[in-house]
Amino acid sequence: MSAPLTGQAVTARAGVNIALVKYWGKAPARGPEDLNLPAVPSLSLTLDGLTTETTVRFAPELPNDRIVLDGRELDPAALGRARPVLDRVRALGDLASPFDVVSTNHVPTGAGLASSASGMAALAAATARLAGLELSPGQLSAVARLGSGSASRSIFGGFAAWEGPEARAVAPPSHWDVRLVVAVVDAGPKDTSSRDAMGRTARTSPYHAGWVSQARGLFDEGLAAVLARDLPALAEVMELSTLRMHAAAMAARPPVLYWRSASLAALEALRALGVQGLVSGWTMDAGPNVKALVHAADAERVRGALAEVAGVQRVLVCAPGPGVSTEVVARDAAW
Ligand code: 2P0
Repeated sequence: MSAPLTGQAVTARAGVNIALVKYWGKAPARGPEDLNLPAVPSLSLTLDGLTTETTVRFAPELPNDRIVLDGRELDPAALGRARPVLDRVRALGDLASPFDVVSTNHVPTGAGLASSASGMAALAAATARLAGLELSPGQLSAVARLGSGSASRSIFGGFAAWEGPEARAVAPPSHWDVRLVVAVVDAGPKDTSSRDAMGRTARTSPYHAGWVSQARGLFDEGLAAVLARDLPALAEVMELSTLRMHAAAMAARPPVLYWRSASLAALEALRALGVQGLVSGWTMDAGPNVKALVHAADAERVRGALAEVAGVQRVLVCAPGPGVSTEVVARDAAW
């Protein structure tokens, strides 16, 4: 551990990640350090160009932590989600000062991509460096997880796996020349948050136990497919993981149904390309958008096909991206 950077600020950048094998459900928590422990292992790809940039400084003059996100100060409820990250960094650094945080999401407006993973990863990295903590990537991942489970994976570039307190790197961005093509069906706020939906699924869905019991097998298959760069095998695993996750959620009470007719239409377009021999694996998260993993050489063709689907508002093409990074900046850099 080195000295806290009291006279400076730190800026961190972290990318959005998309799960190829899904996290959905939490393990029981016995204490504050158990927050957002996963019930199932997951596997992800961190994306290039879709990032959160977060700058933080100590603010002993403030009565409490302050986070300004995209120009607006977070209300107490939203701040409460980040508090476990901030409190953990303070505890590790034996510090008391509030943090003053300015954060910007560089995700195209209306992309419909969740930024809590990149946001909590950037917050953990920026505050930990400011506090003088010298954490390994795994330790940093465990701190980011306290804010949002999926944030544990955004510490790492390329492909990451998460199956316990912290995530780990599986393969760097250069491992595989693939693209994630995102068909945006609806960019608005979701009806039910991921956190609420996965909690309700665990409490009320008769299929939750089945979801948990099959997860390890799919994860192992997905990991092997990524390491072997086997897109047909990974595609099968991605689709099964998505359908099983959504099946469990749809069977909750009240049901959680994120699909729209345009989601199905996008899948039909991918299927038509598949008949022509184009390999793609698709996935969907806690929303109606469809994301297709394809070889880089096929990305433009897939983009074109998805853009023509009725109800698809826009299409993004994303390459594998780097893990979180930090730099020390002037104390007034973001203020
Ligand atoms: C994932 N999702 O693996 C899954 C698939 C959405 C669908 O992780 O409660 O914001 O903060 O741990 O990480 C989104 O949920 O939930 C998510 P919390 P999180 O990417």
